[in-house]
Amino acid sequence: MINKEITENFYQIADMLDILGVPFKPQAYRRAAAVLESLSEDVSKIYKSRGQRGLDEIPGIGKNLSKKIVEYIETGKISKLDELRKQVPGDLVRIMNIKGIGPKKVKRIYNELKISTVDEFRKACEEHKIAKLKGFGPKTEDIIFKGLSNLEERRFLLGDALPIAEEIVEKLRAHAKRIEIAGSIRRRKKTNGDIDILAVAPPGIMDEFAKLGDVIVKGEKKTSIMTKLGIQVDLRVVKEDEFGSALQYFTGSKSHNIKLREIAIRKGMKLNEYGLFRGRERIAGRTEEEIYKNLGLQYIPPELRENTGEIEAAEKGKIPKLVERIFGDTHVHTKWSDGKNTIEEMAKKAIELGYEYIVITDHWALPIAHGLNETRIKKQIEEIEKLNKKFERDGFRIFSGVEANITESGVDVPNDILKELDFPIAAIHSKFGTNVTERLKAAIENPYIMAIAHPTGRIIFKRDPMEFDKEKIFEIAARNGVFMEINASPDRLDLNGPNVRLAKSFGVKFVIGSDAHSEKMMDTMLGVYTARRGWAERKDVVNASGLKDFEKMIERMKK
Ligand code: DGT
Ligand code: CA
Ligand code: CA
Repeated sequence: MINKEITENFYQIADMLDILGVPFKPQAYRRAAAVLESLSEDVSKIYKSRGQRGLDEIPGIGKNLSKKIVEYIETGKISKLDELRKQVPGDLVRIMNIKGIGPKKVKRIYNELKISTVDEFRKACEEHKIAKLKGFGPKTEDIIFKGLSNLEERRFLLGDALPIAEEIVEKLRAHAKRIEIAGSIRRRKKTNGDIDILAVAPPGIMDEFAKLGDVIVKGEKKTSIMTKLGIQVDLRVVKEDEFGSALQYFTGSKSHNIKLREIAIRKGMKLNEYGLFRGRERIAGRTEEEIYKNLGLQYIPPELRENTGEIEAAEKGKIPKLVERIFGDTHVHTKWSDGKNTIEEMAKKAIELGYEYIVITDHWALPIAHGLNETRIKKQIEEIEKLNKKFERDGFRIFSGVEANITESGVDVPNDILKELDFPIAAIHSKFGTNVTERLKAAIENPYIMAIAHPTGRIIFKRDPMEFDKEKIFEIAARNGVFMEINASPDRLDLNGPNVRLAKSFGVKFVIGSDAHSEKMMDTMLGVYTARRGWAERKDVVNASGLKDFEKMIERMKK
């Protein structure tokens, strides 16, 4: 986790240097941050075993930056960042990260209007002072104003919050009789406002917990801390016979809880965080299972608790048996395009994760991603064949594929190449607002494309989903037997839960792909949770079955 902290610090330094107008250095920090992000080994471990030299040897990390890493490992901070904080006032870094703004604009507003906090920026928008600045106009002002309201509530990607929450729970486990993550993280929502943890434990647990961050409030029943990454963590300690009802309550969602409480009242009971009661008598509280049971409901998995029909389904005993794992990863990048690892390294990682296969889907043509061409993909296929001989005895297989671009004139990989590949997929990577429905339709109707990757193109916090006729596309995909991807990259999660559910209603089948550009990115498989949030069962997800089934499916599709 220290890699992540240093990464965050480096990005902040880069942003501040940008605002100060320092050339080149910001890129060096960002490059180093990206390297650290994809590193599978903890830098403090590397430092411990091989000293600063070990860090210098990491590609992309120069002497100057390895020094900063050492400083962070030894002192928990980087003095350069503290220095910069004195030079770059207020909330400028947060404001510059509003999409469509950037360092140059922020710097000009700061210089010309002498303002630096979110409040001052908001006031300047309301008084239309920003629109009046030369080269700004009402449109930029509007972007800033809307961006500011989103800043109010800082949220974190599940991909960041979940590992932190799990690490904290692991550190506290020895001090607790029961301990569990609650809140939106337990529901596996794409973003989270904070980390909620619930425990049955002796009072000493609060002291242990307080060591893990800066204390905001400390009490016997509830303590809150702020972690280094700026995410708040609440730990609540409850009585053992209230643990189930508290877990149910603090898992939410709020609207799920409200509906549940209404059911309790209708049945002459009362439900709150302390238990389920009939008059004075406590009927349930120790476990969540007994709460749902005594309300006359089937158990509802946390991912479904959004009050979107799950309670009605539970009343009728119609909660689906949700998909639990995948047996292969259908979207993996390697050094052949913009990935960090070789095919063999990615395959070994997959074996470590218990998978039976992976599909190599490097980019085609995209110059920024060092995309493949006809000569190189033929060589890649040869390498895959060689490796497969090696992996055969492990019962593991590498499938060939490609991530084609869906341009305005269709899929950009020639059919006679697609034909040679086991599992080619296609995605839109540009012109997100142009003829999207028609382009997706053309890709689905291409006889060789097996799946559409990240179908809506959204990037959480950064890019809105594309607008297209979803019903039509899902219907065509189901009819053509083309799969919709549930892209598991933490900033994509695309299709998302509601879209999976909609697509499923048209009979669409899914593949879950990590879109990993390094072995490390294969670790947290959020795609399975997203599938669950879309009510998907094992039969809906093609790679939720083993290698044999995947091979049979490809054979069938090839006919
Ligand atoms: P977040 O943190 O914004 O990602 O979302 P949650 O769902 O984790 O919300 P949070 O942390 O404010 O509260 C955790 C859970 O506690 C929430 O999902 C449901 C429950 N809860 C909190 N406040 C209320 C409330 O006023 N009424 C009800 N029924 N439940 C609440
Ligand atoms: Ca929460
Ligand atoms: Ca909370």
